[in-house]
Amino acid sequence: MPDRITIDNRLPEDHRARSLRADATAGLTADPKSLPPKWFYDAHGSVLFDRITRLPEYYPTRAERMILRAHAEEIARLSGARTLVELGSGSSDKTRLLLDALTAAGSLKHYAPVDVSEAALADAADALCRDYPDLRVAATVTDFEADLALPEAGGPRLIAFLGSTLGNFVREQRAAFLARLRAALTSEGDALLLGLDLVKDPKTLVRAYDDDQGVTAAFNKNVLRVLNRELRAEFDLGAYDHRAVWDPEAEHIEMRLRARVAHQVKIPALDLTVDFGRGEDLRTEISAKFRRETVTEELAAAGLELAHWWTDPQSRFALLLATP
Ligand code: AVJ
Repeated sequence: MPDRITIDNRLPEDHRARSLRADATAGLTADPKSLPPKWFYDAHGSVLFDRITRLPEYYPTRAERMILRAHAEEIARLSGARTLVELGSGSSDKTRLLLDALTAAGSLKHYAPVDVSEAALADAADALCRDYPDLRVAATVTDFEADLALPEAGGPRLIAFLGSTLGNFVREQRAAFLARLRAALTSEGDALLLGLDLVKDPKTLVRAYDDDQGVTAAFNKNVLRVLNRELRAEFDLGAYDHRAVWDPEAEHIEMRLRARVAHQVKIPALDLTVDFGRGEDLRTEISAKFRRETVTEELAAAGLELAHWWTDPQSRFALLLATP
């Protein structure tokens, strides 16, 4: 590991096992049943997600990349950031557009990715160090939902939260999360760069979560595979249908797994047997879609001001800069 990389692992050894057990117990004994989307992303799930981002139906990743390509220079100039923090950085691939622009602008010194996966952070840090010889990478392994882990020094900081991951939170969770983000923007010039998928015709939205090749269906069912492996659960992946449903009131997509027939699933590690009725849904993800007016209000309620708003030419996706 080059000495320009530090990795601070803030998660206790048994964090993953404990939180998976807690989430599965709570979600599978609730009515309606649900599981949080973060459990999709084991090694296999991350490969499937990567394939999703290249599907013809899944436009968000391409749309966001288009916006970054078109406006990274402007974003770099506006932010003047010395530190780029990235929440949920994963493979840090779109990040390069920002790193290139911030490097060219001459302000950047540190890249501080935050992710739950130490393996993903280590790989990304290595690759970035090779390509950006003057960059220091200070990675933090943590769950940013519980701990934002912003580095103290190195302001002004640009906090990037891309990919519409904020959409995995329902409105109340978003309010709490944005308020915590706002409270963390303590250095002069700190700003938030947020990528959000926008409300559009329901057909386009549903297709993005129910592709012809069935990659999203496999991704959705992968959460059952994770429970089978890590909790010795006995889910039969063939017993469920993948569903993507648009909720016009909440303006979010829900991914669900629908039980084809009534059955029981044993989960020995939880000492639990789960009853599914015929046609019963297990909700595995919500993906909220946004509008400029309501985003402006949600930011304002958290003490943040919408300073800039960019979209792709078809207005499918937005990138915004917000400041205290
Ligand atoms: C990474 C959470 C933004 O909600 O679009 C893609 C995940 N789920 N297809 C999204 C996802 C199904 C994605 N986020």
